Amino acid sequence: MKKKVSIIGAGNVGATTAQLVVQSGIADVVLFDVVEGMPQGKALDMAEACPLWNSSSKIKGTNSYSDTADSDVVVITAGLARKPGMSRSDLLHANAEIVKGICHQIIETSPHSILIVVTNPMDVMAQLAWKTSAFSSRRVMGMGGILDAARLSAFAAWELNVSPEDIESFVLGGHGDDMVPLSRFTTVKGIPITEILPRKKINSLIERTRKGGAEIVSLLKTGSAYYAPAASTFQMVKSILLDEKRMLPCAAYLNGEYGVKDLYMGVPVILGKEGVEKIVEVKLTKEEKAQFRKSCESVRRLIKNLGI
Ligand code: TXD
Repeated sequence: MKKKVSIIGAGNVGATTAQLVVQSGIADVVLFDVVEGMPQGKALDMAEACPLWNSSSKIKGTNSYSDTADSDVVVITAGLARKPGMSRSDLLHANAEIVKGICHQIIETSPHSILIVVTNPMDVMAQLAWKTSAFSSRRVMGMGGILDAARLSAFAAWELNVSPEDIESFVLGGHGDDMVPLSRFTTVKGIPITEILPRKKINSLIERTRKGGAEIVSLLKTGSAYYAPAASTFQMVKSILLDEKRMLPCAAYLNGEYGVKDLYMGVPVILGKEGVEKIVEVKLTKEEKAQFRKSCESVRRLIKNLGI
């Protein structure tokens, strides 16, 4: 029997993630949304593409949590997305209610699942999902750093005129404007970009990465990015289901690591069948530490505002 992935929220990110999982053939997918007919329609469309994708994965669209029962992985993408001029934190209270409600359902229907939280403001929503579910922190994580790193890799690749796959980027911290892209660990086939690009240029790539989400929101006008976010989420799903043990930047629960306690933050982790199997610590410079602390404070402020 294939593994089962439920995706809660069949909007742009949810449906595109579903597509990637189904196309890969690594799991069956249940696509859930509160809107009637929409997840069923998208799922049927994808199911009809399976012969063309050479995929034996099954996909079902639904408005009923009973269909999500006994999922191995649950991806939460439900909620409001940003509109032009909105920050990720503007979504705080509305999305918190949505995420809480979903977690109450999931603990009943899929008590052994691993939760990947995508909904913004993501670090806070991951902390909320962990608290609400009472799952082990290994089994609750958020997607943000992979996307931020992919954006930095894309921008660096265009600048250097090399293939994006040859760039490895490293981003720490919350998935917000205070994220901490680390240029000394961002490399082209192992060569740090600090060796081959002027500081000024690197700073502009970092700035564009920090504002990468807003750049797309301002172009789309009616929603936020979803192709790269879905590709990032898929990487996490795959590493867990196939027990790949990839080292990926994810929002994970810190309990002393990086000098931070009781907070979800973006850090490199090893993702495998148990979920977050290890948090990888790297030594930061004084300046990087200060930036990381600032990012932690931004997330803590939102957590306090929510009262969790
Ligand atoms: O890096 C990241 N973490 C992110 C996060 C990258 C991109 C998008 N990011 C956030 O994900 C974004 O700010 C939103 O909070 C979520 C979902 O973004 P998406 O672009 O997929 O939004 P859509 O297209 O509006 O889809 C949201 C769906 C929509 O179909 C709603 O009907 C549904 O969520 N929805 C619900 N589904 C289930 N249950 C409930 N309660 C519910 N409420 C709304």
